[in-house]
Amino acid sequence: MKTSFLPITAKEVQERGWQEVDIVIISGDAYVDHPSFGHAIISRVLENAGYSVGIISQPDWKNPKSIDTLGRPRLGFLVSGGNMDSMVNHYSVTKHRRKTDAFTPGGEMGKRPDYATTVYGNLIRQTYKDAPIIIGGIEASLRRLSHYDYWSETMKRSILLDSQADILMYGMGNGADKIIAVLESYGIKYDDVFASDGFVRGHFFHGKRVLSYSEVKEKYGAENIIILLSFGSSLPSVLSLIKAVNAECELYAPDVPVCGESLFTLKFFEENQEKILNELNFCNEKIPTRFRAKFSCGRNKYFATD
Ligand code: B12
Repeated sequence: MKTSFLPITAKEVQERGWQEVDIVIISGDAYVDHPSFGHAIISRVLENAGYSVGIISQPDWKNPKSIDTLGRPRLGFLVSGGNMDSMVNHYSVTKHRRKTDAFTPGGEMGKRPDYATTVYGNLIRQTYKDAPIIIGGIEASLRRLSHYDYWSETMKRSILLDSQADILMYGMGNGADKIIAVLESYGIKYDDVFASDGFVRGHFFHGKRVLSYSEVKEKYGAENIIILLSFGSSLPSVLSLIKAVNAECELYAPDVPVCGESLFTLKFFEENQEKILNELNFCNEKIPTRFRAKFSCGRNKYFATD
C-alpha cells in the first residue's frame, strides 16, 4: 500500500495532482480500507499496479450526479453491490425488512438500493453511454446467468444485461491469475487448469476449459502431473481434498503475496526470516498441527503433517 485513503471527492483527486482517475470503484458498502472489503482489496491491488483509483461508496441512487463526483474515469467503472447481495442484505428469508446493515457505519439501513449492482450500472449509463462498466462481487457472481430471483419470484436474465455493464468478473480467480503471470514471466508453460470434481461447471479460465480432477488424471495419468495449487484455504474439508490429491500427484503451493510481483523464494525467505518466523509462530498457535504448511528448499511444498 502506497498512500493513505484513496480519493472520494474531486478535491482529493486534484490534491494528488491527478487530472482524472483511471478507475472509479463504486460499492454498496461503506468505504472501509480493510481487506475484508472487496473494493479495498481491488483498489489497493490496482494502485500497486500503478493505476489511479477513486472510490464512490454508497452513492445516492436517486441522484445521477452521485456517480459523477470524480468525473469520467479514463479506463472505466468497477461496480459491486458490496460484500453481500443487496437483497440478502435488506431482507430476511421470510422477506421481512432487516433493521440493520452490517456494512454501513452504525448499522444504518437504507444506504444502498435493492438490486444495487443493476441500479448503479443504470445510473452510470444515464450519464456515460459508452464508459466501460465492469461488475463483480457476490451479487454479480451469483446472478451471472439467468436465475430464479426469490425476492421477486420471477426468472431474471443475467445481471450483465440488466445492469448494462460490459464485463462481469465472476469469483475470485486473482490468486491463479498472478501465478499464471509469474509462470509466463519465467517462460514456463502450463498445460491445463482444473478444479475439484464437484466445482466444475463448464467454465473457462485464461481461455482454457476448466477440467475436473478426474479428467486431468485420465488425460495425463496421476504420475505425470505436477500441480500448482493456486488458492488458499483453511477449511478442513478443502484441506482434506488437497491432501488426497497430494497423495496421488506431485503438488506445490507457491506462495504469492497479494501485493507486489515478488514470489516467496528462498531469497525472500532469508531476507525476511525473522518477520516470517514470528508470523508462523503466531499462526501455529491458532492452526491445528495437522493443517500447517512447511517450507522446503525455498519452494513452498504443501504437507498435511498427519
Ligand atoms: C464477515 C462477514 C459478516 C460480518 C460483517 C462484519 C463487517 N462489517 O465486515 C457479520 C457477522 C456482521 C455478517 C453479518 C451478516 N452476514 Co455475513 N459474511 C461475512 C463473511 C464471512 C466475510 C465477508 C468478507 O469480509 N469478505 C471478504 C471480501 C473481500 O470478499 P468478497 O466480497 O467476496 O470480494 C471478493 C470477490 O467477490 C471480488 N469482488 C468484490 N467486489 C468486487 C467488485 C468488482 C468490480 C470485482 C471485479 C470483483 C469484486 O474480489 C474480492 C477479492 O477476491 C461472508 C462470507 C465470505 N467468506 O465472503 C459472509 C456473507 C457475506 N454474509 C452473509 C449473510 C447472509 C449475512 C447475514 C444476513 C447473516 C444473518 N442472517 O444475519 C448478516 C447481514 C445482516 C445485514 N443486514 O447486514 C452471506 C451473504 C450471502 C449473499 N448471497 O449475499 C455470506 C456470503 C455468507 C454465506 N455464504 O452465506 N457477515
